[in-house]
Amino acid sequence: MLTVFSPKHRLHHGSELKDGAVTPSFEAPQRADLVLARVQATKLGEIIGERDFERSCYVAAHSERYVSFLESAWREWAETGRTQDALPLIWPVRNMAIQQEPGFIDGKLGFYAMDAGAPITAGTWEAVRSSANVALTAMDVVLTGARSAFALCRPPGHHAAREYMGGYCYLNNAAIAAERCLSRGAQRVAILDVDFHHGNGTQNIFYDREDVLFASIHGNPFVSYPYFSGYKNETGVGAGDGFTVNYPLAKGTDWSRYFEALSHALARVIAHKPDFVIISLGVDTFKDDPISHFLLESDDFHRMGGCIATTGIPTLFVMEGGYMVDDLGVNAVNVLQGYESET
Ligand code: Q9C
Ligand code: ZN
Repeated sequence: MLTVFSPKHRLHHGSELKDGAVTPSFEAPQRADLVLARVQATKLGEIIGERDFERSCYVAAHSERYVSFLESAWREWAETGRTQDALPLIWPVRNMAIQQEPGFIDGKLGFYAMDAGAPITAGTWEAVRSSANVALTAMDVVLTGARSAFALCRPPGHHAAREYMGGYCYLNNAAIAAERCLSRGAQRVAILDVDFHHGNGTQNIFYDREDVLFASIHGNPFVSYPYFSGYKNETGVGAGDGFTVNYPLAKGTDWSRYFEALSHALARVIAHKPDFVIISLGVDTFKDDPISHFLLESDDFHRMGGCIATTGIPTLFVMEGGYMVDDLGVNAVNVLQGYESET
């Protein structure tokens, strides 16, 4: 399987709030470098760099004003004389003016963020853009006939919605890749999100759409981030009703219970008859992940890849989360090797 990777991901390294204190983010540069090292060590396949894509490819999944915000946020923040990471400190909530973009950067940060987990730093936009370009480049490899490809994206994307960032995510790489398929003639796409956290951003982008199926297996939002999205009764709206499928699972979920949900999700994916499948590949379902609560073992990721291969549909894997860095490379590449062993 071919891998697409950009060293530009290293331009983004931010902080987050943990237990009330500002600390270096779990979503750190070594993550992508460790996965790349494992891709190389296992000789998974060729590794290529990303191509550049038009801004309109990002706007296909996001609003124009949100992309403009991402482009200029660091400059606007730095112009106020501040040198630390830009983090929001206020959010529009129920019954506030949530449609009007504020004119000052501090207001814009809250307007375009769901949490304080997506810091903007000097290199963030370059890295974010490269990550989306990695996904688009890998998608084009599959669009031109490969049965699969691996987009080694960083930063991740699945928490990024049409008009907000959060949870380490800025541009939604999987959604941008899905829009690419459709613009290149695909009729239907399925996105299966196996990251521990609900892919609220991807759900948001395609919630009213029948051409893009979104299925997600994740920690129950009643007790797990992102808390406000990912319940079973969220099934889509309008024409999109029935095209969002959520599988919230309890803390402590192991492979046997995970496998049940995965089998259901894959059956739904196949029933959609998609031209392409996109896997939002988070491996923070691992038993030792520092911010998650599932119990998958390294071998289970190999099994997961084998299950995904049973669709027989051309598949793009897009890297999302996974924070136990000691095992991250093995776990992520195990999915890809499990997939290859069944194709
Ligand atoms: N103490 C992804 O995996 N913080 N994002 C949770 C836990 C946000 C995860 C706080 C987690 C976001 C792509
Ligand atoms: Zn996650």
